Amino acid sequence: MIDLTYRNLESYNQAKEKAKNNPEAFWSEIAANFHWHKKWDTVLEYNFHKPEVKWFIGGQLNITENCLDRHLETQPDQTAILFEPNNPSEAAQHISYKDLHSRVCRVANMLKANGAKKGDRICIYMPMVPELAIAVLACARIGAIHSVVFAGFSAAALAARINDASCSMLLTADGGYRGDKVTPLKDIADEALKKCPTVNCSIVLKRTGQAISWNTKDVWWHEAIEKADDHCPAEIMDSEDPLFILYTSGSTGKPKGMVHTCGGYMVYTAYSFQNVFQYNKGDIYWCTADIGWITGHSYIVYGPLAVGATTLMFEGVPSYPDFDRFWEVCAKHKVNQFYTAPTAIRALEKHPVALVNKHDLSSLKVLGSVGEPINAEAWHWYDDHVGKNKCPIVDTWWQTETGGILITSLAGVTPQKPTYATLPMPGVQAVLLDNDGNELSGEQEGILAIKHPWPSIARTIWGDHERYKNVYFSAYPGYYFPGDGALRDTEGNYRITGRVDDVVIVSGHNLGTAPIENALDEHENIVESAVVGFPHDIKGNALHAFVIPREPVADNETLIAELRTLVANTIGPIAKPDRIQVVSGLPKTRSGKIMRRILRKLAAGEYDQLGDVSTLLNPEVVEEIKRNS
Ligand code: 7RM
Repeated sequence: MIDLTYRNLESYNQAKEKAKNNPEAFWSEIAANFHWHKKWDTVLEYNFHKPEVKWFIGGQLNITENCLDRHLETQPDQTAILFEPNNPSEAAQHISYKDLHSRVCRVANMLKANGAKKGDRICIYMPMVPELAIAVLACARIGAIHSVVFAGFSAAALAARINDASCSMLLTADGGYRGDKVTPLKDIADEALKKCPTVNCSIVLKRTGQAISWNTKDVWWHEAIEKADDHCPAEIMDSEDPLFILYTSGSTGKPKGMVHTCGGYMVYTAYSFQNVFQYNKGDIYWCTADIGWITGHSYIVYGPLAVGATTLMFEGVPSYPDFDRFWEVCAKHKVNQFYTAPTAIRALEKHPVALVNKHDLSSLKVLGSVGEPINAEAWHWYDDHVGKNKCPIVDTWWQTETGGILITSLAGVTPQKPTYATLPMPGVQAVLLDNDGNELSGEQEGILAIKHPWPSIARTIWGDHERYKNVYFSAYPGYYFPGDGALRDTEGNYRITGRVDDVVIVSGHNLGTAPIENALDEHENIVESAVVGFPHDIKGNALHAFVIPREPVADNETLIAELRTLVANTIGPIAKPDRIQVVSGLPKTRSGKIMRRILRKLAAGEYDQLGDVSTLLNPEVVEEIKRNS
């Protein structure tokens, strides 16, 4: 274990002060806790106008030596990954640091034997089994850039991501278990690979044993691994070499491949993990996210392993076999830190509290929340019933683009405030801006922005640096613009109010409305569509789609069913709109832009808050939409 933890308010405040006065000295001291083959020459070079950010320049390292090799001297037998399968009757697995190291090295050798090398992009489309984490680490071991695609995505979404990064290899499985469902991952991957000419090898893990078809480029994981030995020296990487690409939705149809680099990402994820969760040696830490999302990358795999923690990995879902699975697993493995999403809390809150109370949750010390604003009701339910009012709750605000948690309290060290993410981490300079980009002071509501780089900021969008500039650095020159709005109280605590652009967070998943509209528009009888979010009790937000048919249809229900299937196949089931409303037109400005603001009000049923609709090109459609909803 490395000690870079502020255990009390005094040392936290000192760190804040130091980070503010001399950020480079501050980060340099933190980075010194890691194993580098060569120390950096320059801590930081950046220019938010260009934009360009580089950390620990000239430094050389391999993140897996920090996550694995380093712990072999001090705690080889400590459990690194504690795996809890989907099916409770299947045994849990305790994988020690020593075992994890040797399994990562074997997979790394298997990748090399099948042609992978430093700098190659490798797509990983796998269920939440230990081999997924091992695959991620094996790529990092050999310096290949991993691109994990969530195993709930469709063939079209998978193919688009593989092609965007020209991946040369795919790691997948025959199928995956999730609750009472089996996802046919290999079938979906086969469908995707028909359109992916750059992939020349696909390695298939046997998980479910289901029947699959076999192609010339396919290799069985269990056969290939036989030939691989467990000695694999780590590839020496420059601090600024890419570590991985992870796609996140944007306001156009094309997902953005956020690129994270080795040195800064390692330093920041370890630093934030250790401080936010106040992890102690031997604790059992559980983050319920999927490794297909950034939360899984940073706070299941890299952050926890870099500090030598025991990280629990769960294959299943909160509702299987019953709605007490989370609590059953907490009791079974004596979980100390539990990190989940508001959407899960809201879903579980709807069930009898007896389902929580029947399990012994006395091991819990810290609770965490991530992904969207947590409403007061969910916050208190979490605090009362799960934490028994004894566990601090860390409400952690961050993004795929930020790589790690930026605004949060530190468990038990800094004050918490329900529904507030609270304060920026030491080393993070958050500000609120007005619409013209002026910094606001004191108690205010405004646009959240970050003034100075932190080590794990994404460096670019794969293949599209111009878009990176436009999305994050152009709206408010000189700042990083995350796209969220926030309130700030007199103590400087931040409450994140939500997205200020066209992304809707459904059950904690960030969904761009544009790709869903594109999918709907693919239907032969749809001319145009618009998708907006509306508040939903369980999902946080749900989607309402307005669609204009080319020709009126006799049976809207059939059309709607076809559209739902189309979205599921193009993007994934998560993106299926809750409501699809057939309309004859969409409210538009005179320049032809859809007035989404009005559609959001209509979807939320807030008819008295539509504002002035007389400037619309076609105000009559507003009345029609109201009549038919
Ligand atoms: C980690 C993650 C990012 C967006 C972000 C926000 C929202 C995340 C919180 C939150 C309020 C939070 N990455 N968000 N955490 N909103 N409070 N604690 O979620 O790239 O998938 O999404 O999620 O809008 O910009 S993400």
